[in-house]
Amino acid sequence: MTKTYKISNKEIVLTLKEVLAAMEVKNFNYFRIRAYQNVIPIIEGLTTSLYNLWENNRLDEVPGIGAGIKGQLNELFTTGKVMEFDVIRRDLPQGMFALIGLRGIGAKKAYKLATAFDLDDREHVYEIIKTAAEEGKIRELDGFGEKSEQMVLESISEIKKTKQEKPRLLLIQAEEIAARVISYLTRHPEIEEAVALGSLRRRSPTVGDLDIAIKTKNPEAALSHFAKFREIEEVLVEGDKRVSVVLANDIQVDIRICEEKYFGSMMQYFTGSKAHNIVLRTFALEKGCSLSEYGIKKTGKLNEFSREDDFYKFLGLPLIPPELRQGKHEVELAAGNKLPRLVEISQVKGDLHTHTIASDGINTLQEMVEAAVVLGYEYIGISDHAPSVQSRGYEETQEIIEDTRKKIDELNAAQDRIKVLYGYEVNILADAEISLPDELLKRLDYAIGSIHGAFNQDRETITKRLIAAAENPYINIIGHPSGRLINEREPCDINWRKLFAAVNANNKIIEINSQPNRLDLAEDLIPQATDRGIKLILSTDSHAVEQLNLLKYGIDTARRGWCLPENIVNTGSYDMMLRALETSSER
Ligand code: DGT
Ligand code: CA
Ligand code: CA
Ligand code: ZN
Repeated sequence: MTKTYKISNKEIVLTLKEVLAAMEVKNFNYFRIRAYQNVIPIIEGLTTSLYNLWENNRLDEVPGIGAGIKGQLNELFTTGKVMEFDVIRRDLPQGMFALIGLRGIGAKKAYKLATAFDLDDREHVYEIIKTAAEEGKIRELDGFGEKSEQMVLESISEIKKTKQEKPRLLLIQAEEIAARVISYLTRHPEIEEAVALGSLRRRSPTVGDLDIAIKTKNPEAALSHFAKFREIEEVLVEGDKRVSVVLANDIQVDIRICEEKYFGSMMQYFTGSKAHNIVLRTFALEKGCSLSEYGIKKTGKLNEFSREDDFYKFLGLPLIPPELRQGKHEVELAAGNKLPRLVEISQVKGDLHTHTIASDGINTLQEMVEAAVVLGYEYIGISDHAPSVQSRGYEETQEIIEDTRKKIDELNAAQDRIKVLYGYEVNILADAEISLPDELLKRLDYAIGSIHGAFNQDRETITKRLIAAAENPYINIIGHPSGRLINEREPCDINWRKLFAAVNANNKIIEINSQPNRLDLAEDLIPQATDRGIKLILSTDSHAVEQLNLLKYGIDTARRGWCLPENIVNTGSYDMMLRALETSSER
């Protein structure tokens, strides 16, 4: 295997921003600059890693990635750098690159500052500039004044507060905080409505900050009510229609206030994503419309929308589900009335990944089954971690399995409210062996193969390991395939193309694990699986009855991965599920 360089979208965006700034300083041709200006928000809005797309030869699918940038990405991933980028950035004081992105500082001002204060490298740039501002040296520079000196000072202190790489919140955590803010806000009689927008509404796996829109006839009263929210630690921005604060838990909340007649437009604008809004704006421009949070301007007249669906309707579009607002093909598809009918939670008929006290769960088999009945499921699969042949010996393990088999058969015979399936989650061990021998795997209704250790194996080894599971005749499902724990553990370094090929060849099912810190298979890989015809299964990996409700996070992930109900095996009836299990194993 030739070496490639796995460079994140975030790093690519940072590099492109630097290249763009250097081009501006060097007065490059307008069209070349425009090309970079356009591509940056597109990459920022991607939910898929460019590296992964490139590896799968799918860069063409990203609208806005032209031949030029495609070639550069190719060079980047094969050599680790882009010669042209280095040439463009050469002969400039490198400290300027640490300054771009600060509020009020564009490329040319960054260049001026870097030149004036000899910022030849990126070290200590903020300290030097801060001192210069405090000593009143910036206002003396050509093109700066007292005001911009003050702004430089403020933006440097802001960057320290907001950009110090805070981990992003899990969606479930963001929901909890948003619920507290919203319940506080709506307590006020003059606040008619308060809704969480931004990445939370788009159901992104992680959320950077909370964006909340307030509908009121009395913005002043709404603002002064919010100002008294007990969790506010610091006010960052305070205007008459917007305010940004940081809460005691270090989470930023951006509030926008508007009257009812603008509320639909505000929802559209503030839900984003930025990439979606850019694509929508371009689409609207072609129809002679310009968009803003106040409405749609056409032939000089502003059309206002209290409802978001009317906003889209004015543009000739159906309401685009927030999960699809990714700046991919959603606007184009909406225009042709070809939006996918995404999978919905009500279509899920059962859950096959659950644990009980027989392994590391906290509820009994009966309790888990009862909870599944309450959810209205047709079937529930119990998939404890399999008893270990290594520690118990073959015979004892066999006994446990025969006992459990009997217990579950009896449970099924004793009631007809729900069908119970007997499975195990088995370990795909470091040497690619499966933790339960085939003769015992055969006695189950199904098996989920998962990696639970040796996550750091090299790409080839770990890919082979997963492929071995896909080739095992008695494993049906590959569980939480990447092994990632959001904010805790990186996904394993897997060659997905090869894994998907093996999964496909063996008719295996891939899990979308709904645990909010897993969401694995991840949304960016889902279309790559479904495009190949691979079936997925939504599961909760519940270790307690309440966790059966985590399914909604898996649904979010599936929807953000453009899944239709037919991509998901457990939207099927019990009979269909049995057939899917039959197809995916030789049992
Ligand atoms: P996050 O907070 O990083 O999880 O992601 P978002 O999508 O919530 O991003 P955020 O909070 O910066 O902005 C919220 C929405 O506001 C965004 O999705 C789209 C809308 N918006 C449109 N244009 C702009 C813009 O120029 N700047 C910002 N900050 N937001 C914009
Ligand atoms: Ca946000
Ligand atoms: Ca925000
Ligand atoms: Zn597991």
